[in-house]
Amino acid sequence: MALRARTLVLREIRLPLREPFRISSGVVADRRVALVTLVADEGVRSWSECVAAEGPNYSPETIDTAWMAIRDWLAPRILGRTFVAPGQVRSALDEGVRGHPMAKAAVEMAFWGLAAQGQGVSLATLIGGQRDRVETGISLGIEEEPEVLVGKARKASDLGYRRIKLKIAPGADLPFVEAVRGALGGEAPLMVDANSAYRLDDLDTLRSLDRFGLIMIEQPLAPDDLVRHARLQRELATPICLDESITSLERAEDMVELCSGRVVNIKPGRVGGFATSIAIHDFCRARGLPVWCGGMLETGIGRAYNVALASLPGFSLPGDLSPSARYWERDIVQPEWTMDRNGTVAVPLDEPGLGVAIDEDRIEDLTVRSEVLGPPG
Ligand code: OSB
Ligand code: MG
Repeated sequence: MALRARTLVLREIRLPLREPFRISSGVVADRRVALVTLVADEGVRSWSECVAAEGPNYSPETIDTAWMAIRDWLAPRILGRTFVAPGQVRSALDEGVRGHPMAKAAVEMAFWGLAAQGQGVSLATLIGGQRDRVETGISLGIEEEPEVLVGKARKASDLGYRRIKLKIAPGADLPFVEAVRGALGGEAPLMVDANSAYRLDDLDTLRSLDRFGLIMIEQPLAPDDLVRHARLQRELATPICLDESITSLERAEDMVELCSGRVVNIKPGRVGGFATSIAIHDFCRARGLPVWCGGMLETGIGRAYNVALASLPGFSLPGDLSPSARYWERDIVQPEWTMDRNGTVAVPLDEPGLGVAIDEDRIEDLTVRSEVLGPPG
């Protein structure tokens, strides 16, 4: 099946999180999610999700900029065009369009979903995924009091999560980490994520984190600051993991060359899709650098892509791949994503495509706007 779409449907749904999620730069309670549906010539439909948030606090993109980018620039570059393989889509999206990786990723990943369906294989199989289960970590948002965070960390530990990540920010760091470390014990796999909330001036605080034996500290400094991350890494025993900074394969190469960190968080939305995600995975694997799959509070659709990606052999650390029930009262896929007592999520290796059915009726109920886009001209 040649990869060709004649229609792209853009939809926005509203989905309330079960509990608000606070990171250093903002809080989200109700998610506004953009969904993409590619309709192929044969009537086959492929769904994907755009991970851009409502506001530009994690990245400059938002759901509204992504919507505009897909409608005005990206859809016209791919509709009616034939691709031999999904790996070719990104260069078409890049023609005369800089940036907008989350918008590009939503479109590009839908082609990977389409290719998997066309070949009758699972998305994981299509990309060379091998694991039939992926290890799951939880990301816990910033709380008012350490005791509240400790309660959530204990519960996560009881549920079987393979590692616990605490969001931190100046004013919500050392006492929180200390309390959780004390409650869970010295062996519990623990890490922190600062979402770029610190500066090199905060070196004392960041150095103090070393005593908690964290697996890693994620993105302490600014997204575009590989040089200062390298300086910081020289001062810290704890490995730095980069998230926001890694926007392309080249940035991962720079990170290695400059020694700006020792671990990479791969989020397909942040890097513009699966082709670049796989390229970063391959590069890090060849260099012996661990990678793991980050999350953006995805619905079950985006989660299908993340789970498939995390089945690649280089994803050697637990990902932010929580089950549906962590986020939603009810997901928009069937079956919902679940986690077993060992903190692993099954990869639907033997199901063609995403491996979950899209609950189109529910999506219809949740939709607040939609646009049907056809080939240009
Ligand atoms: O930095 O990893 C992050 C959520 C929104 C924006 C940024 C991040 C996150 C998470 C959530 O940590 C992880 C998840 O989806 O469970
Ligand atoms: Mg992060």
